[in-house]
Amino acid sequence: METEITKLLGIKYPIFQGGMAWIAESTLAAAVSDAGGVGIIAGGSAPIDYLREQIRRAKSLTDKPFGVNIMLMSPNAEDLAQLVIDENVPVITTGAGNPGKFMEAWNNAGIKVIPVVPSVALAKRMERSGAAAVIAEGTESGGHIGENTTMCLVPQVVDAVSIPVIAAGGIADGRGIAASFMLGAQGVQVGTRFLAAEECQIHPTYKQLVIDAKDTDSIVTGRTTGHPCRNVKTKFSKKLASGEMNGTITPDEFEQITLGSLRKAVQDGNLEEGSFLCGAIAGMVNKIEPAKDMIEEMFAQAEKLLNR
Ligand code: TUI
Repeated sequence: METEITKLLGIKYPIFQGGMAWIAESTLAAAVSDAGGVGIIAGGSAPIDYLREQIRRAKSLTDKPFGVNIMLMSPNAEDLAQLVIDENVPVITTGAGNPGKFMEAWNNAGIKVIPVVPSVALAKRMERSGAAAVIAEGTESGGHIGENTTMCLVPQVVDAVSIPVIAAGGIADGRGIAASFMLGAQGVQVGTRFLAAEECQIHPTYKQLVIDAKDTDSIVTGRTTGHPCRNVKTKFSKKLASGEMNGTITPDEFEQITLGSLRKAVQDGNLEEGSFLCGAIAGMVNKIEPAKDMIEEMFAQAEKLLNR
């Protein structure tokens, strides 16, 4: 499965694991990298010492390349941006903003920078700033999302830039991978399926919610705040979404209620106050298994389809 992405990074399979805040840590990232993809450790809003420890732990678990995701809305983004340079991290993905101000320093450090983009305009800017590739992420994704769908966004980004494009949003099996290649992508990013990886350290309640989810079980909250987020439908997320719609929860109140809600979901499995982020493809994720088995199965299926 050689593509521009496998050649760029010296990896076996052109698959990135999503940089899921509070979720994507060294055990999962090392498992994905070891299996031949690119595991990602999420910087999220973590303190610098935590991320340093995670990076060093991943290095001790795998000799394959792995990356770090810098979430640009994090108050720590500046510190984490320097840390990845100091720790010689080979690949950076970014999310939830424009990483323009960090690009020069990262490129000077020889890091392959691969920003998540929700639009053609940002993809073009990232190419001009020296991005090695871009991840075109559709609104099917879990967590913080843009407006356009994977099916519509990926080919438009492919047409607009000369760097390789990685498709993200709604991909959880070989059909999604094959379809992404048909749209012109050179690789894929998968988040939701890896929530069910054996190596994924989320609370068992979170894993079970994803396994049990059906096609209609994701919901977008936070539209009134300007930071829409896709979650598993729970009593809590439904209450938030309806409160926003009918005006009983103001944007300020929404921010207050959801403060710390990612941690409450991931670490505590707290159904009353946790935000269980997931993509719209969660309905197709039905089994807990090692990340390696997921990756090998997905690419065996994709190759079969593409050879048809
Ligand atoms: O970043 C993500 N997904 C995330 S981040 C996150 S933590 C968070 N929690 C609550 C509110 C906000 C963040 C949970 N999930 N995916 C990548 C992604 N990036 N999706 C959309 C974007 C994006 C949006 C706007 C990237 C760039 C952008 O640029 C705007 C600009 O400044 O041009």
